[in-house]
Amino acid sequence: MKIGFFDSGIGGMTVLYHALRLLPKEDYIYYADTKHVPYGEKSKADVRKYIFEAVDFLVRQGIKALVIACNTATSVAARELREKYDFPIIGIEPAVKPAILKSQERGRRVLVFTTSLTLREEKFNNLVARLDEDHIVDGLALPGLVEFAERFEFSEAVVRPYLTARLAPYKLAEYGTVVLGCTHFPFYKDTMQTIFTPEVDIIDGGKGTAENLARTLQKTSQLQQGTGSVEYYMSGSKVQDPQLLQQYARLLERLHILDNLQAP
Ligand code: DGN
Repeated sequence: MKIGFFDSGIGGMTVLYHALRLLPKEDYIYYADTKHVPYGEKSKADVRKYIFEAVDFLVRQGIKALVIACNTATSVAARELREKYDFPIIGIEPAVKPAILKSQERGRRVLVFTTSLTLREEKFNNLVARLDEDHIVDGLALPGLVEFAERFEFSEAVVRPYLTARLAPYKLAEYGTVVLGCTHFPFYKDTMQTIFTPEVDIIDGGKGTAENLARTLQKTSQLQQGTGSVEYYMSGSKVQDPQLLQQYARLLERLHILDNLQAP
């Protein structure tokens, strides 16, 4: 059986990329809810409804596990999804804990980039309240990056001015760690790294989530010898357009390049 991946759009591919590296013999089905993207600026009730529609669709295709490759969807519905289904469900949330540890060592602050809905959600606020004893965590929504990503817009000339404007109120030198708390954002690590000084760590939970998936499948003896295929769906319809499939392949290549840039 396949592993289901779900996001509002192409953001979840930043997690799929790590899963393909770690579990190349699995087969995947990736659902982008392009009809309703972006989730970040919508109401919780609407987003919850879209998530259940998408996951019900994936369940009808037959999946053995689900990766909610979307921070917003994880904070809105992970608990309820786990109550409804009995296959393993792996979510993703902003990597606040490692970021606090890294920044504290250097007497710096943490900046979490995410969506407005994640910032409003109880799950994120509880996480910060539990871990941020020194009040060093700030959150900032970057909806523009989700829009850019959905248009396959990655050029620094377009992205940099947007980021600089959003970051204008912040003293960048105060920050030691930036957390990418939205799966659309790792596509922009290169541009972000040119805005922050090189010693600022820019971290995301993609790899950790894929590792979590691998551990879970191992524990439940569900690892398989498939072909590493990925079937893509856009809100219920199978993607068959060769040009779009090629764009997706290019996205995975882009992530590979970014990953190597980051390697120590
Ligand atoms: N990629 C999603 C996340 O990680 O929160 C949401 C992006 C969006 O739909 N705004």
